[in-house]
Amino acid sequence: MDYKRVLTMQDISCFGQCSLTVALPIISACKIETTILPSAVLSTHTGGFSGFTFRDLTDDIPKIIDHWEKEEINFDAFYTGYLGSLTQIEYVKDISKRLLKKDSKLIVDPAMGDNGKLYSIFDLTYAKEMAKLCKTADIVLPNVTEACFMTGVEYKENYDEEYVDNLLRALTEIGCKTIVLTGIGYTEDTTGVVVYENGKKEYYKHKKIEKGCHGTGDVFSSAFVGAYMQGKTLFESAKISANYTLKCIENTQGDKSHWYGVKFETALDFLIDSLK
Ligand code: PXL
Repeated sequence: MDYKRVLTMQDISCFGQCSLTVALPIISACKIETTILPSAVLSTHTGGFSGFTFRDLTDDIPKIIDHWEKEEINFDAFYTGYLGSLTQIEYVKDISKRLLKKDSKLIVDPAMGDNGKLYSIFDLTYAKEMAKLCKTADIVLPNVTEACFMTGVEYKENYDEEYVDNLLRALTEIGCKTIVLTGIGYTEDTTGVVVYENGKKEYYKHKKIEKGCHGTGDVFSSAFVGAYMQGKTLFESAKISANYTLKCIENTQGDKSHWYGVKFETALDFLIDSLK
């Protein structure tokens, strides 16, 4: 197997099992060299904790990019998640130009909201800038909330296939190319992922366990990047990462004290087996 190197840029939530603290172990478990670029350091994530610290690392990023460029460090893919500021969206574009190898992929998880709402530090301006970034990406990984904020389509909790087709159309109209739309379910006890590329739509459906577990978007996206960089097809990668995410939720449910994330470590062997 070809040895690949991925750069991932997102925050470090020191406690809470999301963003870089799940991306690094999951992508590494997929046998991909993983370089991290922290967008911010928080004491915890923002979903359910109050009084968290937030150190914005925007000012450090240009210096890090300059150094990597000087050292001729470059990447086969660049995967972005939760970013700390509008300026960082611009830096993502700069990094894509300066540090990616030929034919490498920019994979953007807009990571800015869920359940119809933006996460606390983001606003509509951020959503619009994120939409522009998604236009430059090879693959985007939004959930329904993020897709709605980027396109202006009204958010709905319950919907049919026509609504999803309309959302895909709206995403392509703002310039998205390959779309992996997560958390799509047409019945109460199912959810899944829609993969859209070159006018072709595929759907992977699986059982839904609990409503909105924190950090599962990051777990899904990280496993997707790992599987995809291992050479799996787009649809296989979506399926493998959806099954892994489901397993992580199953391994966490029932433990009320673990409300802040999923026990993704306990299913890494399952992920590794599904990549064989
Ligand atoms: O999982 C997305 C995420 C990432 N990083 C931070 C967050 C969240 C979601 O709330 O707060 C800091």
